[in-house]
Amino acid sequence: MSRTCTKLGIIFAVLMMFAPAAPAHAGNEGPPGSALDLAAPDAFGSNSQWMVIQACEFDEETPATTASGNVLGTGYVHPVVAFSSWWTQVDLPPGAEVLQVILIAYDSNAAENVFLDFYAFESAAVGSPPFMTGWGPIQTTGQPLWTTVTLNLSATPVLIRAWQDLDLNGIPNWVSYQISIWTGNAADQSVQFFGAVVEWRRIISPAPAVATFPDVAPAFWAFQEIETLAASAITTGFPDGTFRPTAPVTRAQMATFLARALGLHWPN
Ligand SMILES: [Ca+2]
Ligand SMILES: [Ca+2]
Repeated sequence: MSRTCTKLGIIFAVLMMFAPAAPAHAGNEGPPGSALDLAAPDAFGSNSQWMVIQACEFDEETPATTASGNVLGTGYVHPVVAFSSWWTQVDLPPGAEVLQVILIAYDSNAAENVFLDFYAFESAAVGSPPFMTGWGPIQTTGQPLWTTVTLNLSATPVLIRAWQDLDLNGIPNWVSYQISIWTGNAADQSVQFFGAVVEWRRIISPAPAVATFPDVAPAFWAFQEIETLAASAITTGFPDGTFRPTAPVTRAQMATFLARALGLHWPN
């Protein structure tokens, strides 16, 4: 590196020290104009979060018979052979629930559309094939040309679980969630897709039937939250087995809760 470049680098580094910090959760904001559009706190707690999966993150599903091209400068992808399909994994934390999946697409074809399915696959037990269950499909209709179509799951949100018995054969296996997008028979740029948006949120677990603490009965208003903290080992209650839900919290207890909840650990 030349001396000039080094000096420029130092100047740039100094300038960057005073530059506004980048948003901590860029890419996690909600739709424009919504309350979440401005809110970094949506990355925490049980608020809705929005996972944007762009077209370039999808794999061609059957490369031998499928190929795609990008529409230069738009972020959209279109098939260059007929009946093309793409897929991608939806990587969400177990315990999350999916409320909707939105397809962003372009469709100027009167006969063919763009489709989207949301799938869960249970990996194969020994001697049996993988099991697939799905939600959808949804599809474009061609009007307006640049459009979004929503797979609304809010009435029965899809609970993300890593280990499940989806085919009810008594044998649970690893489960992965995927989005599949495909187009009808149009080997031109008349059907395109930009990607998908997944609305999801974290939820806390249902409370057990039997109370952990004798002084926090199932009818207590914070029963579910206290049981969740106990199941997470964030709280263990007092040595006599009680939780004392109305007792004040000391700074020492708060430090204990926070350190356990955040899993604070670093090498010695
Ligand atoms: Ca169409
Ligand atoms: Ca099974």
